[in-house]
Amino acid sequence: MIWNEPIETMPPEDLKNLQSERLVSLVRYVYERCPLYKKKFDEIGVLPSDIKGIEDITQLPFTTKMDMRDSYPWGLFSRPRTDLVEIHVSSGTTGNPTLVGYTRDDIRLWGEVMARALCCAGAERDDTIQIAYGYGLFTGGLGFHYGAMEMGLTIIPISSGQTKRQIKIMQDIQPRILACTPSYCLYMVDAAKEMGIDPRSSSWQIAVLGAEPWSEAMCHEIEQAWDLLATDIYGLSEICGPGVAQECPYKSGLHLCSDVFYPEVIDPETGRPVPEGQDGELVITTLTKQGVPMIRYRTRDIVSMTHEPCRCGRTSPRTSKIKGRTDDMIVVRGINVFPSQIEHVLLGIEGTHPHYQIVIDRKEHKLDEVEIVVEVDETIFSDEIKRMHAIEQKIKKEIESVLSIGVNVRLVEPKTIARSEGKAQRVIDKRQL
Ligand code: DLL
Repeated sequence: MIWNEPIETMPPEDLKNLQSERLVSLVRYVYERCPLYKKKFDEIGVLPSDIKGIEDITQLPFTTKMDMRDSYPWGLFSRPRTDLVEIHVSSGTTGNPTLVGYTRDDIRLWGEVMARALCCAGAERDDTIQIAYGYGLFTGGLGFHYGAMEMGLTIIPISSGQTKRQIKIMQDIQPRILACTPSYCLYMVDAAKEMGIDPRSSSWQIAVLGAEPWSEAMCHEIEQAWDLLATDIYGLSEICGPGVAQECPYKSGLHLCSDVFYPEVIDPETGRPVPEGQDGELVITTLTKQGVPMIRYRTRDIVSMTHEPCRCGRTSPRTSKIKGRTDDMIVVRGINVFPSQIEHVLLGIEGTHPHYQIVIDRKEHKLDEVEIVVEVDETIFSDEIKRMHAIEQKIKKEIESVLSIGVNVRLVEPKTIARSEGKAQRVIDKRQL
């Protein structure tokens, strides 16, 4: 089922006209209402009247996380506080957190895009959904909640955590849809087994997983373990939360709601667009948001994009899975390393699991050292040293050939690495940089 058929299957020419109309009024709106945008436009000499259609978007300045942090808390808002009905805050790792606010219409829009996403994943109106994303300042729980309400699903707002209770509720109420982070979804496999339950007998048939990077191999592992269809959902607080893009069952990319979130893919170094199909940084303009509209927001997420038609009938552009971030790229001895590259290798090796951590340290001889800590099956772990050593060497060799740097590999017992009920922590950087 397609939630908003006229929009989601709109011919490309009509879509372009709609985007153009929306951009023209957006630019006037922020210029008049948000002093920070006015300043940024004035600095590069762009007037709202210069923007006549969507192709003029490249004349506009980028907005960055820095802009948000520097103008914290209210600097990027285009509406007074009294017009807001909800705010969310993302903690971030450095400096000020980022604050976003929604008007009543913004919440409606969020519900609309999330309803599109849930349908796109395969939800039907009479379904029940277990929402195991955190409710609160994180946008996961409430975003799914608004979309499921809009669709008329039956909601189990259990939030994250209390893993045994998650499994019990699933067994008692038999929801068909599960929403949580991919790492938590995998974590729950062990919990089910510990409770003597065969995960493949679960009622969940569709999982809507996101909020953190996960590879296709990890997706396969989740699908096998629970015997369900695992789909990828993307979003970020600055744009609205979950609901920016969603994978359909054909799994050839994530459908982006480009009538409201206009995407560009740029070279992060030069800021220029990259040709379709090439990797670059995803930049999004929110065409209809009121509270905190974003002009050319640099997400720092690396994707490629395609406008090729999809078998599901939606005409929206699709992004690849998120391939990494321009900023969680780790630079080790001058080489760029993405955690996803390591995950990919690990998942290709039998007996290892996507529970891993990358520990980087710089000891006295001042060279960065990388240790990959990987959980392996119980059988392998309790096996003879020789076999463990062989697996360690195999992982080491494969990672080294992908990254072109030396790494150490340490195999650990199942459940050694701390689990998260939300986003998993993959990188531990002990260097004092
Ligand atoms: O994570 C919103 C969300 C909630 C998305 C639930 C999907 C499901 P933030 O906390 O602001 O918002 O984090 C946004 O998380 O820029 C990406 O780097 C990463 N991210 C989100 N979804 C995916 C995904 C929510 N499907 C940041 N794959 C984004 C990879 C993702 N990374």
